[in-house]
Amino acid sequence: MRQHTEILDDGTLDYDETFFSQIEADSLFEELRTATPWQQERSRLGPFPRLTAWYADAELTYSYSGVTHEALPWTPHLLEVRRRAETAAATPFNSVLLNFYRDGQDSIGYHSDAEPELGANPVIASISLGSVRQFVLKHVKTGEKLKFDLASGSLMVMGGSCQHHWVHCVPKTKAAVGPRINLTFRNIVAY
Ligand SMILES: O=C(O)CCC(=O)C(=O)O
Ligand SMILES: [Mn+2]
Repeated sequence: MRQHTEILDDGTLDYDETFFSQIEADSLFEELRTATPWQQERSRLGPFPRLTAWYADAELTYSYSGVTHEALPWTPHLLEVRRRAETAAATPFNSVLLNFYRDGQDSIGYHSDAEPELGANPVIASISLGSVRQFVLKHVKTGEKLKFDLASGSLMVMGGSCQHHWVHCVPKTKAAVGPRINLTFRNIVAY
């Protein structure tokens, strides 16, 4: 069931809660959790409160938060997921950033995916697996907040000018939550 929302200043959100069946989501979560070469990256501010892995077409590099990511080659399984995300979002992707939130203390702070190499109005497709975590979007000028509980197997596509006028985060929670994996597909256009 796909839910389309128009947000302030020409952003779009398309949320499909059942993009993957629960059986598919469970097996993909387990495979990614165990087979991914998770890295503990650091910025100037210290270690990221999550583990990451970055896959991309050969020769792409991508940097954010002062970190340059070395791309891993696509696995057959991730390529298959990429194809499904491309079809759903009706746009090509050449990279995916994986985030592993080990528990409620892992998080990602407010940011936008607006790096120059993602082009003017990037479409970002985000798949969630494992424990449900809250995803919060905040309008930069008005402070308006939109909150989604991202279900396991769901797809959230951020489009339009979303990355210019809104920031997003996955806040820490004191609730007893298990691990979550997020896959964020992006298309790097200038490199
Ligand atoms: O984990 C999420 O749902 C969001 C991840 C994210 O925003 C990012 O990696 O840029
Ligand atoms: Mn992001």
